[in-house]
Amino acid sequence: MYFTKAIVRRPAASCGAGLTTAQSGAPDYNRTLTQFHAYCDALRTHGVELIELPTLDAFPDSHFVEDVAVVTPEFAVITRPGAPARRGEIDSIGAPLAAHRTLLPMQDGRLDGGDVMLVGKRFYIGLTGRTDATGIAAFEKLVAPYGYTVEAIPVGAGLHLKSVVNYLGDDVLLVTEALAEHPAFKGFRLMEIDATDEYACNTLRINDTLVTPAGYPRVHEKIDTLGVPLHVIDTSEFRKMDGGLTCLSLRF
Ligand code: CIR
Repeated sequence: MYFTKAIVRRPAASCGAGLTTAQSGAPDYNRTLTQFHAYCDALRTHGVELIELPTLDAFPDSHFVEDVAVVTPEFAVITRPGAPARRGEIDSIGAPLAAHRTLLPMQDGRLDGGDVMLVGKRFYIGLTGRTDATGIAAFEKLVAPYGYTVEAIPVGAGLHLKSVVNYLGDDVLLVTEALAEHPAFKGFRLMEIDATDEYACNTLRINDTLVTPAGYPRVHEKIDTLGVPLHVIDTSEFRKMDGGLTCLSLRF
């Protein structure tokens, strides 16, 4: 899909109070903002016009906008985030999206956008600590009338499905060992990465470029063989809060 727009939200000063399993210390706020601006610049450079939403101090994870909605060419599903502390973030995503898409609010279950990978008209949705079977069924009911299909993928380790598999375009999936054998991914060209490089699995295809986290030379070397230019950016402060590249924007 060619993206022309993306919604981002400026990180709040409270961002260090968000949810995390990383145990790598608190993020530095100034560095968080610097990295956020570099991310925004990367998206703009590759042809995306940004809609920047203001900070939400009461929601320290709210700059991870990917989790609160799933946008397709026809509609935007407003999710029911799996972490209770993040549920209230949905109240401020409907209005900016309503200007661009028909809104389909989920009514049941739990689902994070980070668990949703779209390839063509097929959604692969991670069954994780954040997304349950009820949420996937509720999501499927909303998207089926538009001709989309849904496949649930149980994810053993990792926060979200897109922590361990991402679609890079041209039938290529970047995937960790744990999911490489999954039958759902049989028809793809798989690019497998080591468990130690798992964080870099969250590489983001933006139009004709792959935006990928700094510090993973083995992954860079591998994806460089695709012949798609790489744009490497530092995400150290987001990583401290279990965040990566896809989670920082809603692209459409
Ligand atoms: C959380 O635990 O919800 C946030 N600290 C990180 C969310 C990252 N979201 C994503 O990768 N889609």
